[in-house]
Amino acid sequence: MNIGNDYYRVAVIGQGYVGLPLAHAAVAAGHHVVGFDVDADKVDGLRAGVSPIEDVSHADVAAMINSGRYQPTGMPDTLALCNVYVVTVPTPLRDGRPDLAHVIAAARSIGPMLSDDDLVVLESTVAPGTTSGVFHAELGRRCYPGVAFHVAFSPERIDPGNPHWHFRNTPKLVGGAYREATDRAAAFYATICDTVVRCATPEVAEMAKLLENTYRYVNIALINELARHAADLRIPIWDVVAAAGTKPYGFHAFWPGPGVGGHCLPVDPMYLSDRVEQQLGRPFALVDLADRINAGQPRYVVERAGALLNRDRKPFNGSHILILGAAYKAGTADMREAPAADIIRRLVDLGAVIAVADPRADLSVLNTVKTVELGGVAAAASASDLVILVTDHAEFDYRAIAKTARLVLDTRNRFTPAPNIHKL
Ligand code: SAJ
Repeated sequence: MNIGNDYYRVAVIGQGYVGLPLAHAAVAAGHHVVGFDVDADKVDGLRAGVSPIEDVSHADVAAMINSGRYQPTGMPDTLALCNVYVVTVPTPLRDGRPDLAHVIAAARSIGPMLSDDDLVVLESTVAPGTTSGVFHAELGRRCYPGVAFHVAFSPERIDPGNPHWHFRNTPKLVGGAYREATDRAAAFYATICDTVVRCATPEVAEMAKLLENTYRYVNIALINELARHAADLRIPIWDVVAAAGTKPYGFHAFWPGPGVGGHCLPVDPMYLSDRVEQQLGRPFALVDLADRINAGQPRYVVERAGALLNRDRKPFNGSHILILGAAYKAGTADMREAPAADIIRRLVDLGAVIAVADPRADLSVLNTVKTVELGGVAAAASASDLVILVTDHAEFDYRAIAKTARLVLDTRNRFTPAPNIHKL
């Protein structure tokens, strides 16, 4: 049901790091937006002009509310009378398998609200075939008989904290099960994105998204394994990557690290390998191998830490180790799948006395270890047998830490080389 040619009533299901930037862009484009979320606190906060994410400010949310065209809600009935529905809910792994519970729940809420010609777009990262399969089927089960709606897939490409690429200027893929569905999705996104790229089917768009992150995951695994060999060959891997990175074509630099965290990279490739395994009965060998390598990186970091302590004739048991950074990457507070937790657990199991410093992350979840405020890091470093840099936040004073620390294991190549500084 359209309200005029250029403006839509858009329901965005999920107001997190993907849904809220989309809602913000849609309100700015003149659309009326219903921002649905099951988290009542988040909805209350949005109504009060409080943003739950860094990329959309409180002022942005207040302006959305004041425009009279943004309606945060937790009530499914409020979704009625919309004509575009965009689903931006989490698709985590549960026991290593894709968990579509939130996606199915969204379809159940949307289905009864659908009228002829409405458009439903799934943005959550899913295995190829999910949009046309279980998602479309659930919508069909829940809508009134005979309603003719359109379904498409458009992968989210939000990179939280990226200063250059944001929702509007990042090219947007859209893929519908048939031409009109693709046309309608392309027409809607053209009102809120600078570039819309049409894919022939939802499966092409679903797999393109998975390829984007599987490409990163596999290449990070390559450099993590090469880093282990380079260390034993006494070749500084960081110089190797920097040198290779001067090639202006055909090479993209990836860097070794303590492991691969976040809500995208450790998860998305598993959607691909799971679909291949389930549907074709064979493994996606490269993804499985990359997962073993990347998941083994925290153990490798602990091995390297042990070798350094051993040179000091110190066992893990009773040694004081300061961990710098618990978030999954610099500049974020997000600790999902972060390697720090695995590293800390292994060190605690070996009897080390752990302290953790992270100016951004909520360390209360690491309730078994001591936490150090930013101002106390240099002092804590001087009292430690070993400092391990896991997440290279800009807030750390690397010069001061290098001066006071006896031994540093630098997994991010952030410290200036010195006798007490050791790199992965
Ligand atoms: N990492 C490495 N070595 C690298 C790059 C990353 O060890 O060379 C580690 C990071 O420390 C982190 C993990 O991998 O623990 C993931 O890092 P990431 O830079 O891929 O950051 P993400 O997870 O925020 O990935 C997102 C993705 N965006 C979307 O899926 C929409 C990804 O596609 C982007 O390429 C990436 O941001 C980005 O470019 O920042």
